[in-house]
Amino acid sequence: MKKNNSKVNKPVIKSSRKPSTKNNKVKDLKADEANKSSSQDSDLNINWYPGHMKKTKEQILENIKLVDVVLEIVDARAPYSTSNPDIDDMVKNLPKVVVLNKEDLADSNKTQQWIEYYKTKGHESAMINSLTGKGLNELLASLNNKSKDLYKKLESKGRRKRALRVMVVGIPNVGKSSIINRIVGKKSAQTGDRPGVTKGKQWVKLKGDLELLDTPGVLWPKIEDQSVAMKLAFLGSIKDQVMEIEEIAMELIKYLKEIKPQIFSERFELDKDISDMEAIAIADFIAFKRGYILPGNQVDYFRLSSSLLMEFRAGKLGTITLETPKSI
Ligand SMILES: Nc1nc2c(ncn2[C@@H]2O[C@H](COP(=O)(O)OP(=O)(O)OP(=O)(O)O)[C@@H](O)[C@H]2O)c(=O)[nH]1
Ligand SMILES: [Mg+2]
Repeated sequence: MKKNNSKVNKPVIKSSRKPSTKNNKVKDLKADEANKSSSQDSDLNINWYPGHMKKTKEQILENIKLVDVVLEIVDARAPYSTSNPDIDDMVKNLPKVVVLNKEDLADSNKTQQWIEYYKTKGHESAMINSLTGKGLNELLASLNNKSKDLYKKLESKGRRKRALRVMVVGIPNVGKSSIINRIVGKKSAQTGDRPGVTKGKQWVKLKGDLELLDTPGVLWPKIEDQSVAMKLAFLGSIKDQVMEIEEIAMELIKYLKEIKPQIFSERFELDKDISDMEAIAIADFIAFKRGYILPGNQVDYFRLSSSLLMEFRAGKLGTITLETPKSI
């Protein structure tokens, strides 16, 4: 289950140019190269694995000694691709609970398959919707049990009772801060619909049994599997500025065509048989239908791509899960 290969996204200037129909949608570019600006992209701030992620990783490593439990938050729509393989190396022997967040945006049958999968692997997992709190009680019950274990341990050593310390980790934009706010019951941590909202670590103390540590999202330095990188791009865990969003949107159309073809008639009112249509042709149809047209009768691919990705991320295209335990 290690993520390997070595391709990531090549940044370009945002435009309304026609996306290429070639297969190499995610261009060859090493992560460390992506941190530099080439002369061609000199006015862009390219932020694949920026310094603050390296710093966060160091902070997580420092704090791991202080915590009792790690909650790894993943996106229920792609639990494998949104799990950072570095985290297991960092966590070592600490108990870890995988939290499949945004369950409201995922296909519930597939979420169940993931929960079963973690069970068979002997990992603890929970699914939650941190906007409504669905699933939260189960998660809290599990943390409570861990608190009790901690008390027993401390008591047996003749030490004073203290709160269970929980570190919340995960890649950008999966909902770490939202979960903390939900547990705390008020807005203690800042949230936002883009990656990189939480900037530094932040302890949130609850009365009684729990102390939570929010951390900024960390990706891993090289996203090696192209399909993993693409899913992260679909879900908004990679800043849009470092991608060719037109290419990402074309890939999303291909995905949707495969896993939910009815969406094109239901949402985009395409009254054609799309089975033999190329993604770009479908994109053109949607753009014309919606009036995303520039002077000169040119399709506004940038507008189309932004809308499509935004709608997908917000769940406007329905509940869609991008991977199952069998497909990884
Ligand atoms: N639909 C839905 N949206 C959610 C859920 N949890 C979080 N969100 C949204 O996802 C976005 C990201 O949430 P954050 O809590 O800021 O994510 P984060 O992991 O702390 O992000 P960084 O600090 O940037 O790494 C926000 O727009 C949230 O409102 C959920 O369960 N369902
Ligand atoms: Mg955050």
